[in-house]
Amino acid sequence: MKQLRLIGAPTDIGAGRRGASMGPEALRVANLQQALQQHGLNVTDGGDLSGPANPQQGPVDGFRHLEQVVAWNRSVHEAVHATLQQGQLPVLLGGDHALAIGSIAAVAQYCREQGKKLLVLWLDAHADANTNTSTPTGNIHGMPVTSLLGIGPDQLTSIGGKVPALQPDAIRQIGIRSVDREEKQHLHELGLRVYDMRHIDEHGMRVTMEQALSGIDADTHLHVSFDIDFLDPAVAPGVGTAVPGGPTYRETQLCMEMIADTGRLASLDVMELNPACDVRNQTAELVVELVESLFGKSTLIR
Ligand code: 6HN
Ligand code: MN
Ligand code: MN
Ligand code: MN
Repeated sequence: MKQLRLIGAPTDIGAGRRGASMGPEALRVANLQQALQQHGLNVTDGGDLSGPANPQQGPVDGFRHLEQVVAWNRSVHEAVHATLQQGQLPVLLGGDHALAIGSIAAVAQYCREQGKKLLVLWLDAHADANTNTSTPTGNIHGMPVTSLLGIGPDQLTSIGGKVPALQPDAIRQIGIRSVDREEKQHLHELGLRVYDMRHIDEHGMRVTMEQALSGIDADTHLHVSFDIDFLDPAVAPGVGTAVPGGPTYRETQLCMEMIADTGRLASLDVMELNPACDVRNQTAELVVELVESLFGKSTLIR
């Protein structure tokens, strides 16, 4: 098994509500590194990246904090790319989901360099496919998917060198249940594969994951971008943009276990944990359990 490297990105620059900047520390307090090590994994904590403070300003031209979001993403890109080049598996600890731009741009760049196929699983209550004209908030954490697909300002779309960083068929979204009116239009135009909550309700998590994971082979680099608000807020209240009606604890465990079973997980984002909204760090503790499952801890003895 590869060596994992934790990379903290303590910022809430792309979010509307403050607090995701405390995410990395909450995961450390919940013993993320030790829990993974107990399962025999080799885990290094690379500490936290640094970047500009949150100026708490309003949107300019439909973007809040564009300059600061770009600065943070450049440093995330550099750290994730360097980690992959060293043969380690990067685990980005957010931080808000705008940082997935730098993380996934780095993964896509690395896959091009290595001649590997990339598949991104986007676990989220939201589609994160807004632009500066469709956004109801100006918050860039609602725009990473469009940015990675080459839609948006140069500074965001070109972080990994090539524009677009990704083709729409390289992303599969799961758990979606909150999409803005014009954002929905983007999902259709881009032809994104969205396994929304209706799909999970009708087919169950098992069939949904079989579909979402189909086509993975020995040549695939699997990246998981895990927005904690994917989970039902009844079990995971520690997020800034909670949406009721998400996957239960058991459904999420199954999702993680089925990803682990592929044996292809090669990079991970753990995003949007917001300790200011949490109750006694319970969401961070739950996330630690789920990440353990993602790396192969099973509740059954096989
Ligand atoms: N997230 N669609 C809303 C917006 O402001 O664009 C919410 C985005 C939430 C983003 O949770 O990563
Ligand atoms: Mn354990
Ligand atoms: Mn998100
Ligand atoms: Mn979300």
